[in-house]
Amino acid sequence: MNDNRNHQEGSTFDYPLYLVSDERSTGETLAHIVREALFGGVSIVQLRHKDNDIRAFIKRAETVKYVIDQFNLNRRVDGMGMKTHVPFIINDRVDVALAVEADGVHLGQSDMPAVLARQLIGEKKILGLTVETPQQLLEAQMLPVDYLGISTIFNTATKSDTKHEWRLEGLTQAVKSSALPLVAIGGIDEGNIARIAQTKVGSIALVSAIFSAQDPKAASAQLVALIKSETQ
Ligand code: TZP
Ligand code: MG
Repeated sequence: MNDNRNHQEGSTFDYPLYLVSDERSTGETLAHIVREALFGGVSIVQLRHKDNDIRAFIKRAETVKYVIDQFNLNRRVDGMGMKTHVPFIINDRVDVALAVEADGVHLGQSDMPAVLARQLIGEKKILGLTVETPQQLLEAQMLPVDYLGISTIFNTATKSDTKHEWRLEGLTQAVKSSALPLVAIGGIDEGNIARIAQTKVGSIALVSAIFSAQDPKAASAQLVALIKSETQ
């Protein structure tokens, strides 16, 4: 059986700006930044948690879920008159995603294998997987995932345990060779996002360009505009 979901009808991944949370951000600050970023136009949100305190992870997940649910209740209407839904993704942990009824899970190479995660979360939820090398990108093509995260595009202070810097050339090759939708992550900000968008990668993920911004709503809106200017 061909498990590659991109071969299935309607399995597109149309989320141009992907907000990934800063692991240092908690409580009201986390809620505030996610809310502002949603109003600024981010299309999907992933929650990351730094330690094995699963209760704290669940608490943070419930906080973010509440903010996103409130936003989605008053969903924006896009240019085509369609209502948009911002999905909520949990990093690493299938159990936490199921516990808080998130929209999906993002796995790393040492998390649960994608095939098992898909069995647990079902067909409808979003499943993402990070690939850190061209070899992993190739091997992941037949997995039952909705997208692959290409990490890391540029070395970044936000995450130090990265293996390979894809840079623009590597990302361009990856976009050409992958049948699955790709999400570019690592060292992307308002200064280079236009060049990332020019590679035609479907989605761009970032942490500090929004979490460290003075005005996360304005920063998000600017990043969305920069992507749009290259893709329309
Ligand atoms: N995975 C690969 S790089 C990264 C993650 C979560 C961090 C990206 O952070 P920033 O601040 O957008 O460079
Ligand atoms: Mg991980």
